[in-house]
Amino acid sequence: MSLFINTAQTINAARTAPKMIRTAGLIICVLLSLIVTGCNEDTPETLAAQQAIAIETGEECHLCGMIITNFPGPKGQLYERGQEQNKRFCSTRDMFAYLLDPEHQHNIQQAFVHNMAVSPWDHPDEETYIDARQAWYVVGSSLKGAMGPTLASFADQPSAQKFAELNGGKLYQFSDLNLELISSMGF
Ligand code: ZN
Ligand code: CU1
Repeated sequence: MSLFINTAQTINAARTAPKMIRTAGLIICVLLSLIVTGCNEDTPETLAAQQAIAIETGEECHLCGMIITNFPGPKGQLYERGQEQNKRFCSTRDMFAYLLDPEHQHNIQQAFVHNMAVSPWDHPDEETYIDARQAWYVVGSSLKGAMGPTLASFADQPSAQKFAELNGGKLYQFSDLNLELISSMGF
């Protein structure tokens, strides 16, 4: 008999223990998410800092005011310290003209460009943004962006190389780019 009770108690304990663990886990989750939310009162800023945001129809280039989605070629966006939203640009060219300006350069925390290896030139896909700092660029190709000659952006070197073989131009990495190069591109 006592053996039976013991067994029953053990079974009962075994049943309630996982439930307790689950409940405790749930409480911890709720507490943690409260803490995390508490830290992130500047949520739009934090979100923008971590990811590219799709550019919507009708949005204007931060530098030149042109309607971004009306033009072909890769676009860019930047997250600048203290801002609520990513700054959006009609072209990689305008993005770099802004980014490489010594007045802005130190404030820029994230930069994104379209990966043209997987995006059609005329209407780049808003799902294909990549980290601009890791990207490869082709300058001097025959394909035009919103402002004329532009920087074709790619996630990897072979794609950039292939593009340059087809359309002309020279390969650059992020650290090779400077204002002089951007302003020498012509219109
Ligand atoms: Zn522009
Ligand atoms: Cu423009």
